[in-house]
Amino acid sequence: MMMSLRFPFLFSQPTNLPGSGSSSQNNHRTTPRPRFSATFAAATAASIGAAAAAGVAVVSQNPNHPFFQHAANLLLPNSSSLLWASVSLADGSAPVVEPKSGVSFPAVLGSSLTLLGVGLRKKSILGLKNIDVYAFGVYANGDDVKKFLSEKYGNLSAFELKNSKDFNNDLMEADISMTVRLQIVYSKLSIKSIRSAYEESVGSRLQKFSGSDNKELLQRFTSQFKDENKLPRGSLVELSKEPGYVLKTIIDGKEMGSIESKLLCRSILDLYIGEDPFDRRAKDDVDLNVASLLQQK
Ligand code: DAO
Ligand code: DAO
Repeated sequence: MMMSLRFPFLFSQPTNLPGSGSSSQNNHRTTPRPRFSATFAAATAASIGAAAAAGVAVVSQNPNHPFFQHAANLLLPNSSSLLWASVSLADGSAPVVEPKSGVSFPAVLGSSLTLLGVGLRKKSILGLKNIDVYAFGVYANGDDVKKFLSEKYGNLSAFELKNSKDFNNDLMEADISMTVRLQIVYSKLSIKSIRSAYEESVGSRLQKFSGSDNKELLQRFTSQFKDENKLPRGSLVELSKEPGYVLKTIIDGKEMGSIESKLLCRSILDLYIGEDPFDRRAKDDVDLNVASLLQQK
């Protein structure tokens, strides 16, 4: 593991991360940022004292980042909770800012959805430049998470969960209410480019999970949007998975339509928290925060 002396454990070098291969140049990072995987490695490899010291530094640099507190609570043994009580800067109810776009996400959506991770959707154009398309936040109903996953995963550590493929699939396939909230960053989005990006990203998942191209399902989704719909910078889109595998789309507060399809729900979630996600850090955040939910009794 490479680490700098000034920021032990906190900033990984900008490496080629899993999932940042040619299929998703999206994930290429140009600036080092704090990563949980580094923290995981630190907790397993280094002494608890060193990890705790690193944790304090993280909190003081990111007073509004509740994820770090969760991470530290999960990774450090109970004896360190006193330390955390005294560093009560992150209270879990402050909004979380996606660092590259500056877009802020409320910690709670509606009354029951908890923010689990934030990230950035990029798109490369002709392999020449990478544009930031939208920032996103992944939310889930915490009671649902516990109801559907506690029995099977309640006793696993965050580290074990993170490495369990079963866990990841169950998280996306159980009837858990989840919402992905997108805030548009790119200022020149056209309906045409949205449709074609969607056909590529969601289309490839439909194919992967069902073995067929599902043109009809793909079209049922895109036909919710009229050509005159626009998504200027700042627009908010909510993709909500509701009980019974109903995917509801809301744009700037206005409901566009609902589609009942387990396959479509699975495919949409896969973009954000599947095997090859748009932003690996968002997925890492989600894994940690779900682990944290499962450890709350
Ligand atoms: O201007 O040609 C261009 C690039 C457009 C990229 C569009 C990516 C669209 C991603 C989907 C957005 C869904 C809200
Ligand atoms: O990023 O590739 C992707 C998929 C994003 C799916 C979101 C689709 C939202 C569609 C909104 C249409 C607005 C007119």
